[in-house]
Amino acid sequence: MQSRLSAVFFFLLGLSFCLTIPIPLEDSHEFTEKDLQFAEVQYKIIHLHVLYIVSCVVTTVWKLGLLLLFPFLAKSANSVASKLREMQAFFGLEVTGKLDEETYELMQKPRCGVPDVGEYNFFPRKLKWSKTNLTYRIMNYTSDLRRAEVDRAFKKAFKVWSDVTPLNFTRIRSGVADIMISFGTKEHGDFYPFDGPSGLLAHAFPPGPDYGGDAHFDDDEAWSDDSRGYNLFLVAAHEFGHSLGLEHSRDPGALMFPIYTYTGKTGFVLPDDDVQGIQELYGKCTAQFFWRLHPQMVEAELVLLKSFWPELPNKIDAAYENPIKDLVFVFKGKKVWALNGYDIVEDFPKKIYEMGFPKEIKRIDAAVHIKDTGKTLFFTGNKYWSYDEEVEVMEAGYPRLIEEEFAGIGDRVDAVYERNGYLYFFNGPLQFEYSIWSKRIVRVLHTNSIFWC
Ligand SMILES: [Ca+2]
Ligand SMILES: [Ca+2]
Ligand SMILES: [Zn+2]
Ligand SMILES: [Zn+2]
Repeated sequence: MQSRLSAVFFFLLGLSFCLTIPIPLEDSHEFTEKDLQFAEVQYKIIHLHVLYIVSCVVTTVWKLGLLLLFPFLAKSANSVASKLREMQAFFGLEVTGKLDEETYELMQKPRCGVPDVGEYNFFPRKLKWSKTNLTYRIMNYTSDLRRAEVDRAFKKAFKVWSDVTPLNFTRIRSGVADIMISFGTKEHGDFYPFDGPSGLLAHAFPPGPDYGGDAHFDDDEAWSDDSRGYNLFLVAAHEFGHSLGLEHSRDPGALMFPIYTYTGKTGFVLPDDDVQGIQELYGKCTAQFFWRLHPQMVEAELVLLKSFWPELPNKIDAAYENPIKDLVFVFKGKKVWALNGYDIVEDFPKKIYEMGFPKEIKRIDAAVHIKDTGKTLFFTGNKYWSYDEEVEVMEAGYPRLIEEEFAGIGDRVDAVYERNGYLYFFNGPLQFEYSIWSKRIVRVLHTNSIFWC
């Protein structure tokens, strides 16, 4: 701009030089010296006026240009500074808005390509999937690992999230999945190019149609299943957090912290910050509801249960979990439902007499599965049955009287659950801790003293 202005200036200077050449003096004898002087003065005045107007126009245009440009220049300078400030605040650095050494160092660290702040403002807050059964598809592979290792890393990464939420992930091998996973380098089809080795490692899109939920991994990185290069499982677990709607965390110990840190070979445990975050979006895992089943809780639990299984009855009589089959059985009246994750298993509900109960049994009071024996105990009235889960038949020699086998707990059971070799029976306001191994009551508690975990 400066050089263009000086060009204009020199052009005008040249023009003025040309214009000051004296007027041709042909027939000058007709003019007096005075006339000529007057004409020259007038001419100079006109010329100066022209010069002045031209220069005025030029400066106005120049000033106007600056005026128009200024907001953009100021804005871009401001936005760089404010981005730096946001970043410094996010990482807990001194907020200067300037690219100091510490900030520069941080920017060089290997990290996730999803912006830390502000970017999702285009979308409504708290993006999440409106369903709990999600599909994923692995579109291509990195040559750094064997295919089975890549498959395992992604499966394990999804499990991190499904372990603490009602979410289920199913892999599909063709068609469009909710979460499409691919490896790519540099520009890879979404206008968010990768950058060669290190720097950006991967990125993922928040829940939504098309690109929504998709996760991309920079194949210029050396991916590994240990501490070398970048651990694919760890990066994938982080990215899938974004696929599910999580943003970056400021907690350096969180999985959703934007900078890559290798957390060691021993079993990965999802940090609390991330557990809180994902459960805020999707709620807790069902298994946790069932551990807690007891008479006073049933109502509250059901509100939650119903939101996942609208087909379920409003009140249930009993429920138990079979971890081997990975099914939850829910009883209401003469019917039983089997739930697999968040789906009701086909052919259910069934009639309870199909399990071997006599037809006159109208309802089950309580049920508990005992892992060590593979048996499930059903309590109804003052009797109980034992069901062999492996062969799916009621055991011979039942029903028996509750009072006889579990002396001291009374002649009925409202609810029961098993934990660490103990059965916890609820009968009215009392809770009995019964040792399966020693076959006796070891403690009697009031039901309000139950510890939830
Ligand atoms: Ca998608
Ligand atoms: Ca990279
Ligand atoms: Zn990220
Ligand atoms: Zn991408």
